[in-house]
Amino acid sequence: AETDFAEAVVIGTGYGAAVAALRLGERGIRTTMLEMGQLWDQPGPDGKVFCPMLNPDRRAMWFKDRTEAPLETLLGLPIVNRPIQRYAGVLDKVHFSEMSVYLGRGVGGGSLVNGGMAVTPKREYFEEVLPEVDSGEMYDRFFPLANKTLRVNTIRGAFLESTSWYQYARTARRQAANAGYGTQVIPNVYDFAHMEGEARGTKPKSALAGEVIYGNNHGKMSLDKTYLADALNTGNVTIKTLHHVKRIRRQPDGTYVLTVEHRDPFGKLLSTKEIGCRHLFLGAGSLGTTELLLRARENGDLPGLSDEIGRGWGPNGNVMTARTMIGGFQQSGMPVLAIDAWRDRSVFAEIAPVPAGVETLASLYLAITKNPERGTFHYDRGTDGITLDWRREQMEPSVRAVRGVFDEINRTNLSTYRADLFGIGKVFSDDFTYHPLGGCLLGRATDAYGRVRGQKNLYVTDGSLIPGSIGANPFVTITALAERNLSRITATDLNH
Ligand code: FAE
Repeated sequence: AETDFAEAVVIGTGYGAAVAALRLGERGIRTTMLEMGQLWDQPGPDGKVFCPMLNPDRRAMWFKDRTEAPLETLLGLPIVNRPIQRYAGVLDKVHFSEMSVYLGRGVGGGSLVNGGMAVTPKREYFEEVLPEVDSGEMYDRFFPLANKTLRVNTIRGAFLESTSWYQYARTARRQAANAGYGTQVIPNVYDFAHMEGEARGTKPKSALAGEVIYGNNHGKMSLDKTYLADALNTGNVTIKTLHHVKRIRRQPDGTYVLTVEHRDPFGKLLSTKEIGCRHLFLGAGSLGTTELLLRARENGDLPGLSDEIGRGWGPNGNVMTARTMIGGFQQSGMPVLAIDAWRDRSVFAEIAPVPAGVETLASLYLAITKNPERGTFHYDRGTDGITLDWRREQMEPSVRAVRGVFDEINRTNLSTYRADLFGIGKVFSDDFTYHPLGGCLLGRATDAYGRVRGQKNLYVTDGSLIPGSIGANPFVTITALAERNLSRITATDLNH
């Protein structure tokens, strides 16, 4: 069969990938994006693109027999999850031996399923984590550019302070203040003008219908509506969906050839293709990019790859916990407040909803903590996949820090931990993350701009560049760092 050839290929369609495609397309470079998931723009039999949160179907998850929502039980009963048909749904949960990772699958990657919280990290922590990056340039130019292009906006104060939909957040804020902790308003890519329309009854409900982890049918400015729409508008970018890249080889002439499986949404193999390119951008996320490079290194497809690939992974210190509180039966799916205990306790805890449509007497938190522990990915020849060397105990510094903050909040408010949400008797979730970071670290596995060491015209552009921790929700950082790297790469490597 003929090999298709593109000047540039971008693997994945998440944040880093979307930045690469837009900036390449703007430069007039013909670019093909390869995405293993689906394009989410067609309504299903119920007239909606995404399935409902409380009544999920096959659209919810990536080839699972049962949904795997982060809250396993409610009031101790396993009623949250249910059997579904195996299908190319939007949310994946990848299981390693002692850590699981939630991921988005589809055009837009994590932007399809995430909480939309758009946080620029604290500058001093950014400088600590990525000392080789010029922070002046990041905070003056690339963070503002990322926020603008992502269409980040902030809830109107009067709406936050009055609507029943954020009673849970206001109560949690007051109870945190009772224990001496301050909170911050968190910007989001969900369109708050749309949300106010939902509350008034003039716009179709999405955030106010509890939608988030299985996709938002309205309101959310996911990447398909921002960066990827802009990229397609250049006329130079095409996206191929349900195209899963399996192998990357370098040819003697220095170009790359990808082996790609094209499947239908039920997993049936339609064809195996070879796609060639001169410039290859890896935007398959921390797990996807690291897996592709480890496989290539161990099979000799890309001679000269460094030993650094696979190292420096971390879960951004993610720990969830919940405590007793009257939150109200109406809870917006989009979080807008976070407890900021970073300076004293290295904990930044977003106040998350429990959008169950009933009073659950639970206040839920996703804490981001500073955890120095790191894991390593290895290639496993038997499964042709990767394993993650990460032990449960490595979460202990994070759990200890979160316990410090929430013991105090419970003590001052006479509340207690909820032990019925993460499996019976479990008060802290220490075994899954939403924020996988690292595996191909900037300045180690790559140079200071994401060029893979030992290769020419091969770039990493996603969350695998960031060394395991960023102290805030990561997508704004991933986007801004990709903008910085692409600005250099398009000016120097592609200037012909
Ligand atoms: P990502 O967005 O994961 O995109 C990678 C893409 O590559 C995906 O579309 C994959 O399907 C595709 N792919 C992977 N392997 C292959 C392959 N071999 N061939 C073809 N395609 C492939 O990467 N972050 C925040 O900042 N704020 C939040 O509120 C927030 N909430 C979250 C909630 C949930 C439930 C989840 C899962 C994540 C959340 N995150 C949040 C994390 C955020 O979505 C994540 O850091 C970024 O999506 C990572 O961006 P990347 O570009 O690294």
